[in-house]
Order: sequence, then structure tokens, then C-alpha cells
Amino acid sequence: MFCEQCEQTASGNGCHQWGACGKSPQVNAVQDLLVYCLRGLAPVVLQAKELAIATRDADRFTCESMFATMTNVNFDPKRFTVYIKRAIALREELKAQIQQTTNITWSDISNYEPDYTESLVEQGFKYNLELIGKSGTNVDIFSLKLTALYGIKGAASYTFHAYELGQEDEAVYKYVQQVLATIDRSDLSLEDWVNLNLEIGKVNLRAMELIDAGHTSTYGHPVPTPVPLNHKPGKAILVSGHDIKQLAAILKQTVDKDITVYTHGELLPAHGYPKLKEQYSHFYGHFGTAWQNQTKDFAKFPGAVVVTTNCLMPPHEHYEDKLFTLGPVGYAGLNYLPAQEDGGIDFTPVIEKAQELAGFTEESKYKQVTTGFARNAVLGVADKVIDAVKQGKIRHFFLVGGCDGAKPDRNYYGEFVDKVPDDCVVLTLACGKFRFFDKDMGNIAGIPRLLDVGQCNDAYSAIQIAIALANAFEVGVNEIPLSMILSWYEQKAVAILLTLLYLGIKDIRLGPTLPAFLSPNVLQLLSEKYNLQPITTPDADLAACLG
Ligand code: SF4
Ligand code: SF3
Repeated sequence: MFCEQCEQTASGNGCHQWGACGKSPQVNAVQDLLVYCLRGLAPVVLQAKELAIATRDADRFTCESMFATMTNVNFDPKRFTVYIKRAIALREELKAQIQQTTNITWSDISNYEPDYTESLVEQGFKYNLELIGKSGTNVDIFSLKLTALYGIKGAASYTFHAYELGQEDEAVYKYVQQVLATIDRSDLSLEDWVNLNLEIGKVNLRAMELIDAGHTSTYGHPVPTPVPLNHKPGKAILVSGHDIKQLAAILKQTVDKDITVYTHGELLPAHGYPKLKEQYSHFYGHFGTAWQNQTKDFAKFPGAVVVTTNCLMPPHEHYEDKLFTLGPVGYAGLNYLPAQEDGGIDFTPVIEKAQELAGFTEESKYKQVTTGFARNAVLGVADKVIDAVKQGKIRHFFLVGGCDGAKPDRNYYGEFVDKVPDDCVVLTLACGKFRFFDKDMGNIAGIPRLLDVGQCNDAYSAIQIAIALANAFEVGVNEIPLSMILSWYEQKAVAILLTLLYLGIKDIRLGPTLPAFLSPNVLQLLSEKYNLQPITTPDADLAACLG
């Protein structure tokens, strides 16, 4: 087994025996086989595009199935068999259409046929991702190939979210296919691979922009909204992951069912969308914290639980019968909610499970946090913010965001925010916020000192805020008093990091550890060009940022 796509990777240098995330070598092998089939599908899709043959099904499929191979998304070998068969079927359908106008000799990878009478796991072992670094590839190019593959997984997953919301851009789909078709090339220079990775960052920015457009056009621009952290007596459903569209579908199907709906993990910012809040009075509060605490949170929750996207952990037996997955998410033996012909999901099994379970028997003590400080809300008070900076009331902004995880060294982020001086503002996003999300930090000149911008994909919103501040002060983004203190875990975070580098953002501090897939020379390059650096201690990093 070879996997080093996430921050949790064993001993900081790759999972070789078993995934630290719980992924078995067998599941890893079928994921690698799927990625190999997608690398063979991509040149066919690109050729079809050249000939103006419709490729939308193949593009959407590529994004969904790449998403399924990300960390903590899908552990079910049967689902990967279905994906592999579909990848080959789509490839052959497109080839047949291409064949009608032009005769093409396809390379081996685009002619590959798995043998379904034999174990796909054994066949997957032959297409281990480590092999893209073999046959003379230098270690730095291998590093950049892995960065590209992991980055494009993140960008593809955001593209999946966007198309679910009805937002698509052919240029994004095309680039996803181009990256997949490029992975096996051995004729590109180090500089070519660096540029390809920066282009992934650009395309990922567009994918996040599409999600932002999908969310805001459907549910309105987020507004600062108090979110109860307590619970009310009664039957309950907990919705985890990132998928606001599926949350909305659950809310719609639970109207007048005497069920209260709570969010978990990365769905906390959903409370900021006015159209969801106004329309559904049974959409109440938030339960639990970040993904790595789900074994405790899900076990404690007395209702049904739906995991819509990453991050799913291998479930414990005392809660697995009330746990449901959908879309690209899965785990062998766990309840799966398939999409119907119109693409929608029937949540009846979830509703029945919630009604069967005890629900909350008592009301807990009221406590709240505030979310909804996305770009529209923050830029709506831009004049106030700019005045506060000009008058010296706000000295510095910190964007402390990214993924959470189980490692103890992630305590850094909570300690960092604890130590941020009173004349500074903290913007946050993604599930890393759970290290400090319920901290009362007060406000400066009426501006809260802790602003929750949203989910990880709302990095788009944070970037818009930074650009607007830079414009207001008539300086570049690197000149505004803003420091980025980021935490990463999975491949969506890799894509966002590439976006920030594409935008030329310097001095990012990244932790808790640096990606295992970055070779020493690639790290050196990132440090020289962007001053990307590892986190050290909260005190030292704060002192350096405040200069
Ligand atoms: Fe290891 Fe992360 Fe890969 Fe899981 S996803 S096998 S933890 S590197
Ligand atoms: Fe979190 Fe998985 Fe990355 Fe969306 S939910 S930020 S880790």
C-alpha cells in the first residue's frame, strides 16, 4: 500500500501497512485502480471535447468518483467496483462516438480493461500510485505529480458540490481531465509541473466561486446568525459533512414531522443562510464539534445521523445502525441513500429511524455561537472596518482556518487564538474553527473579534474580503495587516493551498505538519518563492506576524 495524501499519514511519511484513517490496503488498491481508469478515461474525454462530442456525464462522473477517493470519504470496495465499471463504460461509449469521425490509436492506459472475474484488489496493487514516480522520474517531479493528483481531487470535489448546486463551467471540467491525462507524462520539466499545480489553484478558485454562486443564489447571502449549541426535547436528525443542498432536502422532507434538525461539523455555517433559516422553523442548532470527534458525538446523539460528504470515520458498532451516507460517501455495511432518477434523495429511512429513536428527553442549557460572516456581511461593514484600522483600533487580522484533526499538536491553533492580542481580529473558516469557535472574544468598535466566514470552500469568500481590504487601502494583498495561519488535513485543503499560491499570497504558516508528498527541494522552492513556512509556537509566530 502507498498513500500519503493527507496530514494524518503514518509517521509523517506515508501509509504503507494500513491507513491511519482506517483505510485498508484493499480499499486503497481499488481506489488506485479507479484513479488509473480515470487517467485512461481523461484522454478520451479530451479528444471527445475536441470533436464537440458531449462529455458532461463523464465530467460529472470524474468529479464524483475522484471525490470518493479522498480521505475519509468512501471505504466501501463494492462502490469502487461500480465506479470502475462506469469509468470503463463511459470511456468506451465516447471512443465509439469518436471512432465515427476519426481513427485514433489509444495508449495502453486508455485501452485497459479490468478482469472482473479476478480480484480488483490484486489488479489495483499493480497500479499503486507510487508507480507514477517510477521509471526514472526524479523525486521532485514525483512530488509535484502527487501534489497535482491530490490537488485535483480537492478541486474535483468542489466541482462536484458546484454542479449539485446547478453551477458548472466547462473550463473547470476540461482542466480536471487535462491534469488526469498529464499525470503519466514523463516529458515535462519541474517548472512545467509547478505551473500545472498553480493552474490547479486557479481552477479551484473558480470551482469555489461556483459553489459560492450556487449557495448565495439559492439560499441568500449569509448574515450573522446566532446558532444554539443546546438541544430541545424531541426527535432529532443530525446532518454532517459540507452539503447544504442535501441539508435543505432533509429540512424540506421533515416539515411537520415533529423532528428537529441539527448540524454537525462543517455544516455549522449553513445556519447563516437566511432562506434556510426563514423557511424551516425545525432547523434549530449545532451539535458536537469537528469530524474527528464524531465517534463521541454520533454515539451521544439520540437520533438519526446523515453524513453527506467528508469526513466519515470508520463507524463504531453502537451507532452504525442510525448512521446514513449518500453521494460519494460510503462504508461497507452502512445504510446508503441512493439518488433517485431525478437526482433527489428519499430521506424516509432517516426520518423513520429518527422517529424510532428516543430523541432528546430534556432541554439543555442555552448556549450559542455566531456564524454568517461571509463576504457580503463583512464587506457590508467595510467602512467601519477600514476606519477601525486607520484609527489604530484594529492592529492586525489573522485568518486562522483550515481542517481539524486528531493530532495533539493541533492544540496550537486554539492556543494561538487565545493569545491573539485584544486589538486584533480573527477570521476563521472550515472545521479547524472548532478549536475556538465558542470563545467569547468580544468586539472592537462594534466589529466582533471572531468572525466565522464559513466552510472550507468559503475560502473564496475570505479571499474576496482580503482583496477588498487591499483595494480599500490601495495596496497588494500581501501588504495588508493580515496573516494566514492555516491547518490542513485532506485534499480540499491541498487545492485551497494551491489557490492561495496561485494568487501569490506569501508568508502562509501551515501546520500542524507539512505535507509528506512535498520533497525537500519542492519545499525549498515554496519557501523561497512564497515564504511558505511551518508553524512553530503560538508565541513565536504571533511575534513574527505582528513584527
Ligand atoms: Fe494514510 Fe491519509 Fe492515505 Fe488514509 S488518506 S491511507 S491516513 S495518507
Ligand atoms: Fe474539515 Fe474534513 Fe478539511 Fe472542510 S471536514 S475542512 S477536514
